[in-house]
Amino acid sequence: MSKSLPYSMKDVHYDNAKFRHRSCFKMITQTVLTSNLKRDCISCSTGKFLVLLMIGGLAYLMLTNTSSGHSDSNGLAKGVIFKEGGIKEGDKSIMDGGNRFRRFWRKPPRLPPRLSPDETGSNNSFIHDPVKLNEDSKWIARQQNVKKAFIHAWSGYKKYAMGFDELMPLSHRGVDGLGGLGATIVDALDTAMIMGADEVVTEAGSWIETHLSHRIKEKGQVNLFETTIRVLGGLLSAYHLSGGEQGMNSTHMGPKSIVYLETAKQLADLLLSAFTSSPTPIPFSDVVLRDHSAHPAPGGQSSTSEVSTLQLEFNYLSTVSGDPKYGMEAMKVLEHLKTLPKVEGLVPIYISPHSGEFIGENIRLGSRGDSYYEYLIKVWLQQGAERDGNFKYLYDMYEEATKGIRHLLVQKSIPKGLVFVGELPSGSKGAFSPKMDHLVCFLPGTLALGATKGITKEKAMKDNLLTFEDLENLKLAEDLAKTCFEMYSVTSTGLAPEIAYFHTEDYFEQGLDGGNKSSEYMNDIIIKYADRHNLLRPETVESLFVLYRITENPKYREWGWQIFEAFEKHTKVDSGGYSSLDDVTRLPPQRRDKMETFFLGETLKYLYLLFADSTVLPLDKFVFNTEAHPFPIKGMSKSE
Ligand code: DMJ
Repeated sequence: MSKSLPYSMKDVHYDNAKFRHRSCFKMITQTVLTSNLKRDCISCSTGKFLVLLMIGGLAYLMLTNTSSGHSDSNGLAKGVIFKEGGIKEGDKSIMDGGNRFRRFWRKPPRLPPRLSPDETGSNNSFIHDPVKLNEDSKWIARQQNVKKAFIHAWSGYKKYAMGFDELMPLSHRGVDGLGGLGATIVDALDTAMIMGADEVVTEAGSWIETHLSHRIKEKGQVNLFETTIRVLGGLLSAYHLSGGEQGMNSTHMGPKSIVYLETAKQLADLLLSAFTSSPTPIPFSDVVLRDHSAHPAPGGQSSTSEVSTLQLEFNYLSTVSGDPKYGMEAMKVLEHLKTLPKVEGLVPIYISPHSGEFIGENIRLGSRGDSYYEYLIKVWLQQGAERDGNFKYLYDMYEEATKGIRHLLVQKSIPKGLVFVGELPSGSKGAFSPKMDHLVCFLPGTLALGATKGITKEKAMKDNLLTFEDLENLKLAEDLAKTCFEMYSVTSTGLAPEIAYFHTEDYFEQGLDGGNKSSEYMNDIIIKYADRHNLLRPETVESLFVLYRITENPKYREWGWQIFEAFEKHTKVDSGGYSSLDDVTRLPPQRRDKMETFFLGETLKYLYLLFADSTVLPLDKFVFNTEAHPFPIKGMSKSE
C-alpha cells in the first residue's frame, strides 16, 4: 500500500525504472563496461588490469570521501549499533566503515514502491521500448498538469470560500447553493487523495472533522439526491481510500478514516427520513436536516433520475457500517420501479412520491432522466459475485432500456452523420426532438462499462464474453463519444455548450453554429442562444476515461487533453479557481461567477484518471457513483 492510498490506489509514477536513483559507482562501472573502452581493452590483459584498477580506485574514493549518509540514517544507525551489537561509542568508526561498505555494495535505493508488484509487472516491458517510454512520460506530465489545475481550483476555493458550498471565483466569495454542508470540500477530498495532493487532503479532512457534523445538525433544507451523491458519496469514498475498510488508522493527512464513516452515518440517518416519510417507496426530494423531516418538491413530483440515483451510496454504507437499513430503503425504489410500465425500457422523467407512478410522458437521457440508466447497470455491477441472484432484474432493466435507446432515441445528423441521442418530450407516439443535453454524454461511458463489465474490450473478445447486445452498445458508445467530443471542438472556445441540437431531415436552423469554422461538423451541430453556457461539466471526459480504459485507444486521451487545454485557456481565473462560461461560441467568452463542486469532484478527477495507468481504480473492481466517487465492488475490498 502506498503512503496515502489503499492497495487499489497505488500511485502511477512508481514503476518508472528510469527515475530510480542509481549510485555513481554503478553508473561509472556500467559506462566503462559498455563503452568502447570495453571493446578495445577488455580483450587484452593490460586492459583488464586497468579496468580493475579504475574500479578499485573509485571504490576507495567513495569509501573514504562519502559522507556518512543522511542525518536520519546516522541517528538510526547509531541506535541500532548499540541495541543489536552492544558496541560502544569508541567502536563507531569501525562500524561506520562497515556500514559504508554495506551501503556501497547494496542495491541502489528505489523510490518508495507505490504500485504493488502485481500491478507493475505487466508494464515493465516499456523500459526497453523508447517509444513507449516517451509516450508514457508525455501522459505523466499531462497528468501532473491536471493535478496543478486541481490545486489551483482548490486554492481559489480555500482563499475566498472555505466552508461554503461553492466558490464564486470572480467576485471572490462563497455561496451555499447546496444547503451549506461545505459541498466543494467533500466533493474534492477523494480527488485529492487519488492525486496525492496531501495538503488538500489535510485541509479538507480537518474541515470535515471540525465542522461537518455540526453543520449536519444545524442546517436546514437539502436535496436528497445532491446531498447523497456529493456529500454522502464523497465521505464514503474518502473512507475507503483512506484505508477505512482495512481497519487502519489512516496514514493520510487529515482525520482517521472512521471520522468519514461516522459523519456519513450521521448524515444518512437524517436523509433516510425522505424515504420513511413518503407513503410509497419513492422518496421525497428534500430533507430538513435540523428538523429530521422531509417533504416533496414544490409541485409534488420527484425526478426519476434523482430517486434512482441513491442506491450505490446507501448500499455501500450498509456494507461498511454493517447496518442493512440504508441499502434496504434505497433498493425499495428500484424494486418498485421494476414493476412500473415503461416504453421499451425507457421511463418518463417525473415520478410521484404520493402515487408511486410516473408523471407525464417526457422521455430523455438528459436532465432528470440520465442517471436512472447509469445506476441500473452500476448497482448491478456493485454486487460483484452476487449480481445474478436477487439483482438480476437490474441487468434486465438495463438491457431492455439500451435496446429502447437504440431503437427510439438514436439518430444520425446531416450532412456528416454524427450519432446522437434525442428526446421524446411527448412519449413514443409524439415527435422526436433532436436535442441532446451535455448531460447525455455520460452514456458512452456507461454503455462501454455495461458491455465489458469493466475489463478491456480485447480481453472480453478473447474470452468470448461479448453478446450481440454488448457489441451494439459498445459501437454506440464509441459513436456517441465522438459526438460528445465534437460538441466541444465545434465551438470557438473548444468547450461544449450545455445543450446541442442536431441537424436532421426534420430540423435545421441557420446561423446557430458553434463558431469554429474549421470544424467539419459546423452544419451538423446547432447551438441555440439560451444553451451556450458551460458549467465545467464532467460527462464527456468521464466517458473518455471509461472508453480509454476499455478500448485502450489513445485517441480518447488526446481528446481529453484538448478539452483540458480549452478549460485551462478559457476558464482559469488568475486569482484562483475556474469559472463557468456564458457563451462558448464567443471569443473571448464571457465568464460566469461560479465554480461547480463537480469540477473538482468529477471533471478533474476523470481527466487525471484518463492520463493515469489503468491499474489505478480498475473498472472491474471499482464502481464510480454519478459524482465520480469510487466504491469497491463487493468482494473486491480486502476486508471482505
Ligand atoms: C453531477 O452532479 C452528476 O454527475 C450528476 O449525475 C449530473 N450532474 C452533475 C454534473 O454535470
